[in-house]
Amino acid sequence: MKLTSIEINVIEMPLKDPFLTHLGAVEVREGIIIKINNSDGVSGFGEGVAFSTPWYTEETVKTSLHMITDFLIPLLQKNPIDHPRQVSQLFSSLRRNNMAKAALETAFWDLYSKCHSQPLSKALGGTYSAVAAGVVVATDSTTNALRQIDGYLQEGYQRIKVKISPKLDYSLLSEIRRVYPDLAIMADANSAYTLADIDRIKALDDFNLMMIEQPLSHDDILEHALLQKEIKTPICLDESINSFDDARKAIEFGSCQVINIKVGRVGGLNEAKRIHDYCYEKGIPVWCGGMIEFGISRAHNISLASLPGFSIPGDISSSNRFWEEDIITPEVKVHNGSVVVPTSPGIGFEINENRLQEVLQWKETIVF
Ligand code: OSB
Ligand code: MG
Repeated sequence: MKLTSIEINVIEMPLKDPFLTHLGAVEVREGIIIKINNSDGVSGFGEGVAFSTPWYTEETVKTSLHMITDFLIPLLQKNPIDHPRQVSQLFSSLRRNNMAKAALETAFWDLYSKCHSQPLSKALGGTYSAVAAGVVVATDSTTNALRQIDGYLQEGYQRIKVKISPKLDYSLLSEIRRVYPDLAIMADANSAYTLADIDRIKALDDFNLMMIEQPLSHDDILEHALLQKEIKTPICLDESINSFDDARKAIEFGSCQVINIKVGRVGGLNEAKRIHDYCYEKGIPVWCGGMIEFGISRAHNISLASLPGFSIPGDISSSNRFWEEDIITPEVKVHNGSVVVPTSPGIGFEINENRLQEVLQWKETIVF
């Protein structure tokens, strides 16, 4: 896969509605779109999913750009790549910065599968031809949540994830459960609780939730194991799982019964697939987490979620969940509660050049 250049595009788009968690609001999304070009004129796309500020992980758009231009691309210039697996090996000599690594690594997967005239889902070992769609409700009032859920259910989403915190948890979930007795609901706390809140968390066992995601600290594995012994609701870990070894340890300790796999958080598709394969073997269900992403990352997620262990609907939503107009064509669309897995080579979506130019803030091309 002899590269001739790498294009780094920084884009910015307003969300249709603010995305609210106890950690703050996301109203405008910056993102990094990577295009790698090879000597046969074939291109692969990747997306950097770090946010503008370090509220979800320690990375930001600026730290990602620093890592990509000053460390990761120089490694790629010195080391030719035949298979995307070698990219994660190469990058493992640098600590963490997983979203920066994934922005490049995922572009190699797209390029590799295009060069082999294979859909990305096949290159990864995917088996599903469509993936179940789920959506996230992130708002600060029960009224807004109920209104949004009603709209999403009309669009066909198969499960709803609701953001919770000690400020709004029991009353919100009890109202949702009252209106929708059979709805598949999960709750995501983004580390809003500590073990001192154990009675609050225990009370949520009343609602037959599919799971509670990341109730305790972002870097904790031990206390989640203690909590899981005390509550019926399965714990799912998100922020705490940054690598294959994190996933293995969390499962061995009993810190969770489910894992949310995010490609960016774990440093790329190779690591995501390793976590999937391990969980599949151990009978631990996984699902694909979202990052309020643009179409390129959305496309990578769809192919990843076609692997057989993704047995729970993920944060797989239409482009129009967040965006007036996405940067890919066609846009991602939910039909009858699912998204069809593309069968054309690579990620199976083209870049929408006009839209990319409209939202472009900054661009650099590095020639090999
Ligand atoms: O905790 O899962 C999370 C979005 C940004 C950062 C963290 C999280 C989320 C979501 C997914 O909840 C939203 C989506 O993209 O569908
Ligand atoms: Mg989460």
